[in-house]
Amino acid sequence: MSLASSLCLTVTPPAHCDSVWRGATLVTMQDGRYNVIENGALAVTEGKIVWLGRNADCPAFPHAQQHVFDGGIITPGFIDCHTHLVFGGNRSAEFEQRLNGVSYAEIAAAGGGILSTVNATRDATEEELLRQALLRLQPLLAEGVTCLEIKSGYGLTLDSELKMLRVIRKLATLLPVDIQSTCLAAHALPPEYKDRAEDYIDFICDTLLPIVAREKLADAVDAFCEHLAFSPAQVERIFDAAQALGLPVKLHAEQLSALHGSSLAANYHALSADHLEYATQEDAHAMAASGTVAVLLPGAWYLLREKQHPPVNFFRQYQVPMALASDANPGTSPVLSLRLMLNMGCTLFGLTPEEALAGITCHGARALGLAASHGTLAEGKVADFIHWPLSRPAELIYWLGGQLPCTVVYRGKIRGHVHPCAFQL
Ligand code: DI6
Ligand code: FE
Repeated sequence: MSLASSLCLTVTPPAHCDSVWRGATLVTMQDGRYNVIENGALAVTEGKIVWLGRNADCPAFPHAQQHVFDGGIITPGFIDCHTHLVFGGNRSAEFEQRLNGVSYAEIAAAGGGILSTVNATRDATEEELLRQALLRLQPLLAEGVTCLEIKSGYGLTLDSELKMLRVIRKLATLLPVDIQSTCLAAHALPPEYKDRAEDYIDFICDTLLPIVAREKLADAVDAFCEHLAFSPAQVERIFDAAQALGLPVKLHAEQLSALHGSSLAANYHALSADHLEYATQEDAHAMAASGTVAVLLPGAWYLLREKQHPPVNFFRQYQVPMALASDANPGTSPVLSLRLMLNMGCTLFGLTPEEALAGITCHGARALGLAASHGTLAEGKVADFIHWPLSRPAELIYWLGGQLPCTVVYRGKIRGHVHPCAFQL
């Protein structure tokens, strides 16, 4: 039975609600499909959807605030489930150097690359990190992001990792957006621990993570499993420590080589495994069995001029939910548009527009452990949604560049323009 007909048959509208939204087509994204309700209506109470269905079946709700659109579509709010938005400085100079013929190795030897961001992040105050992150968040929010994840991982010392995590928590108090915080201390080996990777893992497991858990600074723990970062055995140690502290895990896996980090992540029932260009059929099978979401990051793939595509067909075959995210970071993915990722997910990775939209709505929510409350238009879920003056959802993915006009509703209220200068930090 389709969602629309089941709703019409079984859901009795409540007697009252705070606001009602009519006049647009609802693209509910239930079960990862468009699941369209034409001429829909949606009722909201205390920031949650309390009823949705055909406008013809919707009560008058005379005491509710009435919002009537002149056509268009309503999608769930966008979810960016993988970002590194908090960092000091940026690497546009390196980008320019590389295009002028300087090699990545030469840049790294001169102190550039990820370590230059680590140094800039260590040197920055919390206020500076907040201000820079606010500037980068603004374009994401303007195109309809209502929930996102931000990782630490450019501090790599106790103080600077905690500083990053506090900034992430503070951003969530300043902005009308949900922010999930992830501890990614195992992002790179800090220079102080050169040739002593096991000691750094000890520090993460024995010192950092217990404090992060006690101060509730993170909702999950991530690591970068790669030859140039951390081995599967080291990741296992971090995952054991995280799970002992009750923190869910996720993993940067199979970005540049096949270490089967994604199968390892599946063994730990990870929320997600991310990148996955070199994932195999066996990895996809393991992820399906554990319910681990495949997070695809076409921005990094594009900027690194990668050739190897993530195994989308295996993910389809085994019904591994696929999310899409910006991976916004200063090195490999200086991406500030999730709509651009929709298009790249389709043109570069071969997703269908419906899969791409599911990737930044319902499957993005699942990748953050928020499937029960976020990611679709459904009764009981948060009233986070976007109205677009478009006739078909594929149009969101088809236009490249520019910012489509939209009305963003967060917790049942229209969210105005979020200007970074408005904040007294
Ligand atoms: N994968 C990447 O491509 C980036 N981090 C990661 O885990 C690189 C981040 C950077 O260069 O700053
Ligand atoms: Fe990343």
